[in-house]
Amino acid sequence: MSSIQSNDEVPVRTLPNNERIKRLKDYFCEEFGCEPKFFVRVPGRVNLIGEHIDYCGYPVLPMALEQDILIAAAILNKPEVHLRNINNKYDNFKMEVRSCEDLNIIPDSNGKPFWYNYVLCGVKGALEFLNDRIDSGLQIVVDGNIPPASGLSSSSALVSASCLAVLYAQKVPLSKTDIASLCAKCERYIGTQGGGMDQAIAFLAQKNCAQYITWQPLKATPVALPENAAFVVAHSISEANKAATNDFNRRVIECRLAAKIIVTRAGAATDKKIITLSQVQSKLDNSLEDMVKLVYEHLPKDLYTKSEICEILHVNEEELEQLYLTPNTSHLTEFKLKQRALHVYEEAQRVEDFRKQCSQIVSNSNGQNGVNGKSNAIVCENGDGDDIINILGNLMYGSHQSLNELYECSHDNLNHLVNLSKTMNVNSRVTGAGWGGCIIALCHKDKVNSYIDMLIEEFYSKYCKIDKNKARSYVFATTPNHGAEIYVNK
Ligand code: ADP
Ligand code: NG1
Ligand code: MG
Repeated sequence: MSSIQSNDEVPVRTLPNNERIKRLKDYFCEEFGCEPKFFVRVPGRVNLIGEHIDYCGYPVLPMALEQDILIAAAILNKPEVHLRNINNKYDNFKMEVRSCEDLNIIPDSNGKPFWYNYVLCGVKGALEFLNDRIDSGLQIVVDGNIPPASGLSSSSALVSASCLAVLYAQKVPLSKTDIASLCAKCERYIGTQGGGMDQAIAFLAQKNCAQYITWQPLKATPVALPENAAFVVAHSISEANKAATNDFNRRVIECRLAAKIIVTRAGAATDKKIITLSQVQSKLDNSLEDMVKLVYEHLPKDLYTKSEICEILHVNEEELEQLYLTPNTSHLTEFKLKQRALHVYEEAQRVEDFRKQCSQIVSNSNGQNGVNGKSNAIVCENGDGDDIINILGNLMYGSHQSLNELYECSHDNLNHLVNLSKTMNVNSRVTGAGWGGCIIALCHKDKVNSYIDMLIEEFYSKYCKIDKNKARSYVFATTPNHGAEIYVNK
């Protein structure tokens, strides 16, 4: 890193003096017989709205969590990574890392990634960026407290922290947007074709505001949130590792195929590069509402077979696989295109509506928090904050219904949590990729405690038969945290 830091770079701060750092330092010393040289902290995130649309080119609206991946690192004088994890369910690992090409990321015999594969994705990304010009390595201890495989982006925090550690050790200055894009790219080595939301918010997050993230070029615009609103994350007690199945990639390729067919049938297929639903919208110069109509017109069927799609796109099966499918989706024979495309265009509209509502939040100037250093205390031009909470909540509930019905990425437990929330007039939705994981609920600050108590009683205790004291660790209120940082002994 350069000695003069710009605001665009990941901040390098003095090592905080707290119990967690001390424990991690002690663990590092015990394992490696030396002190760590620096630490890297990358937060998890919760997405407020805009699910499964980042990889279609549409804006999303996440915020960073307090929970994070914290790693301690020391430089080795040979190109190797030596890994330890504070949590002993994750095995030790060691590997030579000479070149990006030789660094193969191989899952277990059931296709599930090993935990260290996420670290290797970050290392591989850094090697690629450095053109393999690396002659040192790293000793790393990982300490994470983001619930894994739960839609709160533990994977991206781990990939990003690892990539950042290698680049920092190599003294490479990189802007936050550049490293976020690099990490989005290198996490794909795990096998999932994600869009980049998780890595973007991990680096670009700011305290006290959510971010409206747009692509090409990557940009994050702060969004003020109602001050009388609280966001509550509740775990469904069901996990889903996205790289262990093809559920995630299936949705990605269904969106690609839908995009290609709409643009072809709309008579504008000359552009070979078009592969996302947002590119189709730009090409046709339509509103999102018009795109919804086009989906019904050009994708009327509930199910499309591989051969039908080949016929529409004038390609043979081999070309279809090569051009649009991924290794873990090439064998699929039936695809739901209408449902996926409808979700994407309607969800993109909900994001715009959500943001528009938040833009009515007028900052007052008592200087505590919020956008541009001002408070995000809500004073609405068109009424009080409760109106906005209701409108935002309804958008979130609409998002959940669409993810459940059109995108089919919810889970019975998630639906149960969402329905229980409704009994207290609290709106919520699955957050992250889904198939398990968490809901994010928007509730009035005054009823946060009674809402959490209700979930503990009705969901965790009665439905999941979990001890009430333990249940408290599965549900928490959260406020927007800041993004990744590096700590050194200054
Ligand atoms: P998420 O929604 O949390 O990003 P993913 O399925 O994408 O879920 O990734 C979860 C995987 O990330 C876990 O199965 C594990 O391999 C890895 N992981 C997450 N947190 C940790 C951690 N603290 N230590 C080691 N590996 C972790
Ligand atoms: P999670 O649930 O954290 O694995 C995934 C993707 C995001 C986004 C969401 C769905 C990765 C690394 N993350 O997040 O890009 O598509 O699902 O909105 O692939
Ligand atoms: Mg993930």
